[in-house]
Amino acid sequence: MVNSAVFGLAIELLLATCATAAFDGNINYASPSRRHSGLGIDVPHVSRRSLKRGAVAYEADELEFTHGVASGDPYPDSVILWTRVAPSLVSDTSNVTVEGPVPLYSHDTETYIKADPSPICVAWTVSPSGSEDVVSSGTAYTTSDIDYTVKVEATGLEPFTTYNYQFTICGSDKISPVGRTKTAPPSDSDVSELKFAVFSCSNYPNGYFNAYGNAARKDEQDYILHLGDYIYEGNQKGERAHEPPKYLFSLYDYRTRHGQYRSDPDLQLASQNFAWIATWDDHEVSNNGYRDGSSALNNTEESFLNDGRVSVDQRKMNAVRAYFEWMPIRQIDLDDNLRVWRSFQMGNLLDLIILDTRNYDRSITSLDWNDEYIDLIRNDASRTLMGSHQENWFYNQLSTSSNRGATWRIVGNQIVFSHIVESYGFSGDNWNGYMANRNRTLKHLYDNSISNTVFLAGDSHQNWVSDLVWLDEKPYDPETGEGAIGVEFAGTAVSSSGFSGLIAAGRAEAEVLVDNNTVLQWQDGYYRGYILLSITPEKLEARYYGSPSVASRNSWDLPLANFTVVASDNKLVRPVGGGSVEAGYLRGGETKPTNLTLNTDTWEWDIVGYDQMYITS
Ligand SMILES: *[C@@H]1O[C@H](CO)[C@@H](O)[C@H](O)[C@H]1NC(C)=O
Ligand SMILES: *[C@@H]1O[C@H](CO)[C@@H](O)[C@H](O)[C@H]1NC(C)=O
Ligand SMILES: *[C@@H]1O[C@H](CO)[C@@H](O)[C@H](O)[C@H]1NC(C)=O
Ligand SMILES: *[C@@H]1O[C@H](CO)[C@@H](O)[C@H](O)[C@H]1NC(C)=O
Ligand SMILES: *[C@@H]1O[C@H](CO)[C@@H](O)[C@H](O)[C@H]1NC(C)=O
Ligand SMILES: CC(=O)N[C@H]1CO[C@H](CO)[C@@H](O)[C@@H]1O
Repeated sequence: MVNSAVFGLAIELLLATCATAAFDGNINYASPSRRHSGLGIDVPHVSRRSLKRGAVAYEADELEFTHGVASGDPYPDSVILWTRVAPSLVSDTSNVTVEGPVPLYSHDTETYIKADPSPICVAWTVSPSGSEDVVSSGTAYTTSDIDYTVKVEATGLEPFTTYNYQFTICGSDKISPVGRTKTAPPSDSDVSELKFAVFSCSNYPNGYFNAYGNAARKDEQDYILHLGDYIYEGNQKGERAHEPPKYLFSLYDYRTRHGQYRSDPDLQLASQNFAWIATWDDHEVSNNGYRDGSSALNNTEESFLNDGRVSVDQRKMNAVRAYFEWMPIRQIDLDDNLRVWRSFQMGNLLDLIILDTRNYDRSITSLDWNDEYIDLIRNDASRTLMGSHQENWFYNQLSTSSNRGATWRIVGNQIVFSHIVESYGFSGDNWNGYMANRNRTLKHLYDNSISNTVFLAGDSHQNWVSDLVWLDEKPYDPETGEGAIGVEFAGTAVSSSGFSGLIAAGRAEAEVLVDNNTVLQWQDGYYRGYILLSITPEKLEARYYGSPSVASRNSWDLPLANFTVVASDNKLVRPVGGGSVEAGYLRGGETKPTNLTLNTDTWEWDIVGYDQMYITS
C-alpha cells in the first residue's frame, strides 16, 4: 500500500523540481546575482510558496504585457529577450514603506502569500524574420519578486540574422507585441558593414524621446548602443513629471522609474525593433556617483536621517537590481562588484568594449562642494576611474582585439576622454579628473601601436569631435591630425539640457571651445540627438543627427555633421566634416544651416515649436 502522505510529498518535490527549472528560465531570478543573497531571489522559497495551499493563480485576462518587448546583448548564437507581464502597470510595492533603512526582501511567507499569487507562466518563440518556423522557444515564470519582468536567453540561433520574437501567456491566446532583433556576426567572419545608433542622457521630464523614435523609424542601424543616463533619479515636474514624484532611493522607486521610462512610445519602438547594448552612467543610481557616494549622498549616518534613509551601498543595490530586471542585459559576472563592463567581438570588423567608469570602483569625483579639492588631486597617481581589475581587462581587451586582427576597437564609454578645457576649467567628473588612468590608457595604445581605436562618450549633453591625442607627451598637428592615435566621438543627449540659449549663441560658445582646445575639431551644444555610426573594413563614418526641439513629440531630424575616419589613419579625415556642418563650430570649416525654416538673420526658427528646445530647463 502506498503511503499517500509520502506519495504526496514525492509529487510536491517533483513539482518543485519542474517549477525550479521554469524559474531558471527567467534570468531575473538571479538578478543581479544569485550568489549575493541580499541581491538575488531565493528561488526554492518562491517555488515552495507557490505550492502552498491557498496560492491563487492569475487568469490570463487579469494580466497584460505592460511595457512592450525588448532585446539586447547579441551574441552570434544567442540574444537576450525581455518583457513584463503583470496585473497592472504598477511596480511591486514590497518596499514602498520606508521607515528606517530601506529593507531588502523580507522572506515573510505570510506577506508573500497574501501579496502574491502563483507564478505567471510565459512562453516565448523566436522565428527568422519572414518565416513562421520556430527555431528557439521556452517557458519562464515571473512573480512580483522580480517586478513581473521576464528576461530569457534565446539560444541556438544563426549568426548575424534578423529574428522576430513573441511572448504568450501560457495556455492562453494573450500575446505580446512582436519584437525584432539581430544576432551578432561570429568573431572570425568577414563583415562588410555594421551600423550602430548611439544614445545617451535620456531625461524623461526634460523632453520627448524624439531621437529614439527618429532612429527607430529610419531603421538604418543594426544595433543600438546606450552609453548611460538611461533613466534619471531626480524629481522633475511638468507635463512629463517624474514617477514616483520623488528622488529615488528604494527598490520600488527605481522599478517605478524604469517602468515610467519604458512606457514612452519612442523608447518602446526602439526597444522593440533593435538589440540594445547598454551600460550605465551616474543617473541610473545618483548624480555624479563614484564608488562611495554621489553629489547628493555621503556615506554617513547623516544619510539615514534625511528623507532617503538609505546607505550608499543599499541605494546602489536597489538601483542595480531594478536596472537588471528592466534592461535586456546579460549578467556577465555580477559577483565581481556589480560588473557590467563587457565586450562583444563582431566579426573581424570590430570589438566593442563596454566600460563602467562610474559605479564599479571609481575614486572620489567632483561633487560640487569638493571641486577645488578634485582640481588639486586630478593628477594624483593613486586615483582610478575603473579599478585595477577593469583597467587591466580594458588594456588586455585592446591588445587582444588588435592581435586577433579586428580592424576597429570601439570603446563604449560614459564620459568625455579628450583633454578639453571648458569655461570653468577642466571637468573633475570626466577622464580629466583621473589623469593617471587616462595617461596609462594612452600609453598602452601608443606603446603597443594599437590602431583604429574610437572612443564614444555620452554624459556631457553636447557634441564633441576630437582626434585622440596625448597632448604635451606626443607631437600633434591639429591641421593634419598627425600624431593622433585614434578619434573620439562624444554625443549629445536624447533630451537632457545642453547649451541653453539660441542657436547663434550656441555656435559662438562652440567657437570659443574649439579655439581654446587644440584637439577639438567640432563642437555643438545646441541640439539634442544621436550618432549613427557606420563601420566598414575601410572606414568609419559618424553621422550626427539633431532634434531642434524636444518640447513636443515630433519627427524633426536634422543631419548636423558627418565625419570619416579611414582605417589605419588614426585621425579624422581632412577637411574635417567635409569642411561644412549644419550647426556648432567646425575648426577650419564653415557652419551652413541649410534648413530654410531657420531664419539666419535672427538665428531663430520660423516655425512654431522650434523656438522651444525643452519642456523644462
Ligand atoms: C557631504 O559632505 C560634505 C562635506 O562635509 C558637505 O559639504 C555636503 O553638504 C554633504 N552632502 C550631503 C548631501 O549631505
Ligand atoms: C577659453 O579660454 C579663456 C582663456 O583661457 C577662458 O577665459 C574662457 O573661459 C574659455 N572659454 C571657454 C568657453 O572654454
Ligand atoms: C599625464 O600626462 C601629462 C602629459 O604628459 C602630464 O602633464 C601629466 O602630469 C600626467 N599625469 C599623470 C598623473 O601621469
Ligand atoms: C527643415 O527641417 C524640418 C525638420 O527636420 C523638415 O521637416 C523640413 O523639411 C526641413 N526643411 C528643409 C527645407 O530642409
Ligand atoms: C551627412 O550624410 C547624410 C547621408 O549621406 C546626408 O544626408 C547629410 O546631408 C550629410 N550631412 C552633412 C551635414 O553633410
Ligand atoms: C513583501 C515584502 O517584503 N514586504 C515588506 C516591504 O516593506 C515593509 C515595510 O518595511 C514590510 O512590512 C513588508 O513586509
